[in-house]
Amino acid sequence: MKLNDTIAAISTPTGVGGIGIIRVSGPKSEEIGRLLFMPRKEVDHFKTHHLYHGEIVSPEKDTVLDEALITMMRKPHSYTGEDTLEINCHGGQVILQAVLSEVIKAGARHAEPGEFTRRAFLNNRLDLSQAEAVYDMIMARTDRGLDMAVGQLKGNLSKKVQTLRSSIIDILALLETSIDFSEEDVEILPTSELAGRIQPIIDDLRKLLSTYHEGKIYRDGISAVIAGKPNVGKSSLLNRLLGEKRVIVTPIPGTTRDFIEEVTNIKGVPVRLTDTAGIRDTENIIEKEGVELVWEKLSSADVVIIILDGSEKLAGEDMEIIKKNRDKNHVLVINKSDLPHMLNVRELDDILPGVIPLWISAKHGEGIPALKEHIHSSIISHTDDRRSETIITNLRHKTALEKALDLISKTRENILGGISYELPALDLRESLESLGEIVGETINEEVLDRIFSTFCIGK
Ligand SMILES: Nc1nc2c(ncn2[C@@H]2O[C@H](COP(=O)(O)OP(=O)(O)OP(=O)(O)O)[C@@H](O)[C@H]2O)c(=O)[nH]1
Ligand SMILES: [Mg+2]
Repeated sequence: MKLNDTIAAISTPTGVGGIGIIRVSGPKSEEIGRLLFMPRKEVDHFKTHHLYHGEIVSPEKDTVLDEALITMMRKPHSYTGEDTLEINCHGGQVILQAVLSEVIKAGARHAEPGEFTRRAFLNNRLDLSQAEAVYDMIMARTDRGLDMAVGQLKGNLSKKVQTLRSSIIDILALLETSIDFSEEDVEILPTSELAGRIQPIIDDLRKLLSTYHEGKIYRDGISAVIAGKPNVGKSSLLNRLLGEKRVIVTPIPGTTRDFIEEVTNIKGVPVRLTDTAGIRDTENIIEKEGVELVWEKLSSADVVIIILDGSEKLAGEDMEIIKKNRDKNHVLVINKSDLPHMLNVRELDDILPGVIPLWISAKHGEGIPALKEHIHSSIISHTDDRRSETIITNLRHKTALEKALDLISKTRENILGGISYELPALDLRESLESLGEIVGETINEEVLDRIFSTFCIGK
């Protein structure tokens, strides 16, 4: 990857908008600005971080492409750490493409996906976990997901990793001093005390790793599938949870034939909700096929929302659905609580002993906040608020932390086992490298390519 050339891209999303921004980064930024921008008032020198009003023109100054505002941000005080020019044009794709093409002709090249952020990383404006947080912020689907990404961008994880690394370096120093003095029979620190000093690092790593399950859920979301016999109100429930009339609801059993999937926010968790065809024994070939697909879909759900009709007696199909899903993570609801209660809850006790079903009305909204609580607590088991803690959300970080934990646990055992310190010292060095991968201190080009290629162009 070259760092000494100038890159450019449209940084705002494709489509039409009030404004569109072209970002240019690299040594030629100012020259490009001078060539293509005609300020309203004569300007000798573009001050850094100042907004100038004028026109974007062709280099021959004979065609006006757009009226624009530009900003020069001089290195190192810019996002990338390089001289950066931002051109605020009007937000039409034709305008933006025309201006970008002049910028390219003037000496920039098209930026690759994530290249601005990659440069920010390479110029030490961000470490790697912070660069990854930029991506997570853009992709966040709930406020909670955004909170976590902002925390990571602010350096929560980086600080934690650096603290762990410095504790490991302290231990490593002790081991190495002991190795140096081993001939002289001087014991720097008793092994039990050394092991004791390693234990808090192990505890910290374990604690950090234990946040991954939750972090991943808030970042990537979960799938919840609504299942029940025909006409119980599955589609009505989907609509209610989404807060909009997304699916057709009718009194005719068998209304829904296909899956309908939508993402909604349940207490900060992005939940991909699936409405399904009603499950029943049928000879109708189309419906039969639909029911088969529902069983398949249910097998991969993170949560199954089993829904019964409270205005009717419990049916054979209800029993079958409960039996086939009771060992999965599920939430049981009885719908149509606004109608006379005909379902005998005691009958449920035989197949789901001790169950306290949740009565709801998908049509009128009763019990829906409680259902959201149930769905949330079925996936995030504990109630303690982790908002103030550092949470890991990224598989790459998890893998690096696990490797470090493994190596450090091994170090502790080997030290207690009386092994000479050379091997534990090697393991500790490797654990440092592993932790260094999280912040990008020890990382290869290939991994960087993989990380930044998922970014969008212009970021
Ligand atoms: N009174 C009352 N009626 C409801 C409630 N929820 C759904 N209904 C009615 O029940 C009927 C079926 O609702 P749907 O949401 O289409 O049921 P479904 O389970 O999706 O049905 P299929 O797609 O045919 O399997 C409609 O007439 C709804 O208006 C409720 O809470 N109370
Ligand atoms: Mg339906």
